Amino acid sequence: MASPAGTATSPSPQPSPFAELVKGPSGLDKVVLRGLRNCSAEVCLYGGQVTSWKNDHGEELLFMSSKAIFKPPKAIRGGIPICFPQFGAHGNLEQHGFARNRFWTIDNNPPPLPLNPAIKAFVDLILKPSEEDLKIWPHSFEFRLRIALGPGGDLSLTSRIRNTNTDGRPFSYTFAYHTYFSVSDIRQVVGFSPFNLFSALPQPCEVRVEGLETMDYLDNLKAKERFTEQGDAIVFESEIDKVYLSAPSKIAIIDHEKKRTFVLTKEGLPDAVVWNPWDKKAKAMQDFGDVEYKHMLCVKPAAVERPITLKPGEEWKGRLAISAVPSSYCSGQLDPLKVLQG
Ligand code: TA6
Repeated sequence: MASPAGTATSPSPQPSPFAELVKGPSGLDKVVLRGLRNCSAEVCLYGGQVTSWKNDHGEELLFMSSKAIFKPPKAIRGGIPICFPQFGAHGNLEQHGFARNRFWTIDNNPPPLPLNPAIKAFVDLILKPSEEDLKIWPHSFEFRLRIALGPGGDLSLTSRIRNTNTDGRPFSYTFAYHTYFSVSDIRQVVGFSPFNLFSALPQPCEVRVEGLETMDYLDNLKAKERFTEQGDAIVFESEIDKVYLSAPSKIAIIDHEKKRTFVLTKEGLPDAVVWNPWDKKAKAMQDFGDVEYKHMLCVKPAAVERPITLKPGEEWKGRLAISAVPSSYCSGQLDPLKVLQG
């Protein structure tokens, strides 16, 4: 089904009940995707960036800084920024490339991309380099991005990047879906469960990541030195900035307080970056609240260790699907409430 909304520059067709192009409070165009019940997602054409994803209770699942700047050329601090054609800061490109700092348009006639017929709420975007972009990254490309909201409220992003160079030159790039998840409190909480009065053992932490145990990673806080992660789920007590290499296709973020688990499924994206700035870095960022680090966690499916190389005419596809499921498990430990009710 072609994208139901119009391009940012052309009059939009009749809005569909599932996808509508509107003007956001910041004055930026955005597409609102409406799923069943109160599920929704919003995609800002500036940056091609998902800026909101809500569950069927209308709860916001992604983190957006209260100090985010919705004004080009600054990248919006939250949601799912697209990092292309580079992840990180090297060479003459700005950090994380320029795709998140450009205006995307709606692609009303994308090349066919199989879609579950149950999915009605989706939009196809496209980005091509401007003359200015070609001066800083001299490669022609077509970057097509489909954002879809499934009937169960799951969110998926599918990127298709094609080398359209006419001079026969290949190009290489790194990539990440810089996903900001909203969490109750990132800090490891060690307490004693009122449900288990006889236990002197510390109870499960508030937020943990499962699926990256024992994986090798590059630590951005230690000159990108390579280490191996320990064997337990990851918990958080200080700044973290790690690129996990050849990570599994499924990663879980368990928020014990909210009884919610985010399940990430990635394709074409071998690595996963985990980032929380913690207190010092939070204070140093003008578009991030001093204590907002407590309520966010970035887990970014990515291709970082080995850049992707495309010959002219070749196309790469990278997909991220995220679901938010009620969870009463934390590393296999049953939720005390459930046990008590059992
Ligand atoms: O996780 C990698 C990283 O580069 C961090 O070092 C931090 O800078 C984060 O991404 C956010 O980058 P940004 O350019 O969006 O401020």
